[in-house]
Amino acid sequence: MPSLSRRHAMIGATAMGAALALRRAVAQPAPGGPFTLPPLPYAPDANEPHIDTQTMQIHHDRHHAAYVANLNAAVKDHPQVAAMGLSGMLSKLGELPEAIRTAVRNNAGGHANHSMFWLVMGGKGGAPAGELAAAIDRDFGSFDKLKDAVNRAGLTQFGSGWAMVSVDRTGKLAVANRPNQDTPLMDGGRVLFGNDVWEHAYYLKYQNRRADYLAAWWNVVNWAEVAKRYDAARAGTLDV
Ligand code: MN3
Repeated sequence: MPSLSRRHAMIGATAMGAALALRRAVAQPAPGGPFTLPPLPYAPDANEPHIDTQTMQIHHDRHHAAYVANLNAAVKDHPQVAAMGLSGMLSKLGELPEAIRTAVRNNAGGHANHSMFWLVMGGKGGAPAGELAAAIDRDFGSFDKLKDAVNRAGLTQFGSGWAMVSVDRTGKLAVANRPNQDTPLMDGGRVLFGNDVWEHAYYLKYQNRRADYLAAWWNVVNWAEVAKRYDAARAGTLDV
C-alpha cells in the first residue's frame, strides 16, 4: 500500500473527520433529546367552556413539556433505552437500569398519557358509532354504563391518576384506572382513551369538584379519533 504524504494524510483525516461529524449530526436527535412535545391538535380554546383555555395552555405547554424534558434527561446517557420507544420502555420497566427506572416510569408514562389525551379531545362529545359503539354495548352493556364506569374510576382514584379504557388486539374493552402516570402500556396493553384526573387538569375551573369535571369532559371527546384508535388497536398498529 503506497504511503501517503503527510499533507495527503492530513487532508484524508480531515475529510474522514468531516464525514464522521456529518454522520453524527444526521443521527443526532432533535435539540434536547429524542422525545419531543407534540403540538396540540387544535386551538387551546377548542374545548371551551368545558375545559378552559388557560388550563389547556398550562397543561400542555408546561406540564406535558416537563414530562418530555425530564424523560430526555433520564435517557440522555442511555440511548439503548431511548431506542425502545415509549411503549417499549414502559412495557419493560423491570429491565431498565435501576437508576432511571422511576424517572422513566413517571415521565415516559406522562408523555404517553398526555399524547393520547390531547388526541381524544377537541371533539363535540355525543356518542360513538359503528363497531366501537357495538364493542361498548357488548363489554359494558351501554354507552351510559361505560360513562358511569369511567366516571366512577376517576372519582375513586385517590390523589392523582387516570381513568382509562384499555383495548386489546381482539377489541375487548375494559376500564383501567391508574395512579400517577401509570398506564396499561406498562402491562403490555393499549389505551383506547382516558381522562386525566390530576388536579392540574381541572382545578382552575372546577376546584375540588372532580365529579363536575368528569361529567363535563364527555362533551369534548372526539369519538372519530377514538374510533381510529380502536381500529388501530385491532390492527396491532396502536402505539401510545
Ligand atoms: Mn396531566
